[in-house]
Amino acid sequence: MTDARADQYACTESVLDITPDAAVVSNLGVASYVLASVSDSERARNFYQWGSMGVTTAVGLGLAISTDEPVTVLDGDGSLLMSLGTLTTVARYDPDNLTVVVWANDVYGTTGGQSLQASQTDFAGIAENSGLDAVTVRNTEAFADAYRDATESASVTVIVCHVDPVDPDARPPFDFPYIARRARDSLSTDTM
Ligand SMILES: Cc1ncc(C[n+]2csc(CCOP(=O)(O)OP(=O)(O)O)c2C)c(N)n1
Ligand SMILES: [Mg+2]
Repeated sequence: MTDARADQYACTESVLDITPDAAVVSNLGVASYVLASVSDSERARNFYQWGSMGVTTAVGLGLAISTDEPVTVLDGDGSLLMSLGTLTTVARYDPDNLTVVVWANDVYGTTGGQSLQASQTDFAGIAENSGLDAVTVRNTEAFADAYRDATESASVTVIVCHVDPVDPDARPPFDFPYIARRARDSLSTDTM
């Protein structure tokens, strides 16, 4: 198997380029730090998670059900591993406005790069066997293509993107209610 890996910064930029209006729910730690690095700091639809490990995809599902607008989850492999059952719930609801990206860096990057002990785990296979469409990508161009396809699909697609670990300096705002309120107020919630 090839060990090529995509660039998480460039892939996150692709997300914002391809879906500039999407609500982006980013996993605690590195996924949020990278999103903050490549975003306008005033981007209200960046719903950064702070501290709450293992819930990002579930939060994204809830958001997608409550709005007609596009919702993209940027999850981490260690965090998704804590809550794999969420994928079956995503498949049960299958909202047409939700896309799930998993940054597969094989480590708990945010807490210092401890090994995930899960490099053999086939996250795309798990997603498919949970009833979802899934694709694995290993470079930035393939990610952009897969992401464009996923956002045009009527079903939820899980994109497992193999990336090198990164250690950004940027941090999102640390005011949790502000982040949540700002994201919520930026979305239409007529479906609620
Ligand atoms: C329940 C819980 N356990 C542990 C932590 C500490 N913690 C914060 S981020 C993190 C690692 C997350 O790993 P992953 O999802 O792979 O994302 P990465 O940091 O690699 O981008 C850990 C262990 C936490 N915040 N909550
Ligand atoms: Mg990780």
